Amino acid sequence: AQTAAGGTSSTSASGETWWPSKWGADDEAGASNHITPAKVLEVAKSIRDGRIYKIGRVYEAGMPLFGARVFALRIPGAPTGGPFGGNNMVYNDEFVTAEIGQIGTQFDGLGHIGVQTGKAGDLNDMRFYNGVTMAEMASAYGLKKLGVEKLKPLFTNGHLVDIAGLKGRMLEAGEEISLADVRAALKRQDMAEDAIKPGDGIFFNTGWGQLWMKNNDRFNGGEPGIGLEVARWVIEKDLCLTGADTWAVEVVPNPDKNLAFPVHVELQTKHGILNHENLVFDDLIADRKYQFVYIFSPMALKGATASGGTPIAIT
Ligand code: UVW
Repeated sequence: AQTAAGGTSSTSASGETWWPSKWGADDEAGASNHITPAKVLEVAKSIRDGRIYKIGRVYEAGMPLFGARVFALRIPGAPTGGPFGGNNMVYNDEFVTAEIGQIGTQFDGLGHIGVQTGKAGDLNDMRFYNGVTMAEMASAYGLKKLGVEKLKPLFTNGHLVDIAGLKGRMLEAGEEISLADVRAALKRQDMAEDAIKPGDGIFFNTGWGQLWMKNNDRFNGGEPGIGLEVARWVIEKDLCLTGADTWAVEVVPNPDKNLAFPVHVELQTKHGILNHENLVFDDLIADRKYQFVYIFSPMALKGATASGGTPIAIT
């Protein structure tokens, strides 16, 4: 329904009220709105030694894929074109078939996760960030609202919490990272909780990434991660994004067997907080670099639900 102000009404049939967003009733950029010129200038001051770490995976055949997702890259022809000209120039192109944003290192946009807030199957009562309905978004040619291209490029402080380091082992599938774990890991890493500021990113190392391409069935069959307790702390701290070395960042299965991906819903759908999955922190941890500048510009793929790409950490 339309309000007098032109925004959508803030209740659904189920009585849920998470919209309008604090960034405005028409906002489609969510927590990426934290990245203002003032924030960029403040964050840039924390660069110390200028080292750049790639914290994304290589996209390659054989990597674990969630559900029935697909990835295939082919070089058509050998070479694709040529030889041309008196100098016999040749070239190669690639052809990629994939859920391109939702494979490998993947950054969830705000059109990815929603909730049926009323009658099952009613697209007018299936809500995403800022109360946008599936009916408003639906199109066979990309989402009409909340496409990943609407997000602002991210340049913010990243704080890495090494829970595997704290526990001295890889965490198990279904093992929830508690807020006490986060605080103990910060203490072990000599990091103050109040140094984590609004608009920053928080990243969790669970050790689960060790299974990547070594035991894909186990990697995909569940995972350790944060639950609603840590998600509420992320919201209270008003952060821009979460990330982890796992495919969903949140604990799967959730200890509450009645819930499906509740952290995705709480952070992305209800608060516009972004999420970066299947990251790699090994080099940062080897160098004991737990604080860095996180940089990622989501692909400008109109109407897409997510983005691949290579995030970097600068220390
Ligand atoms: C789902 O798509 C359910 O999860 P993810 O964002 O982890 O890919």
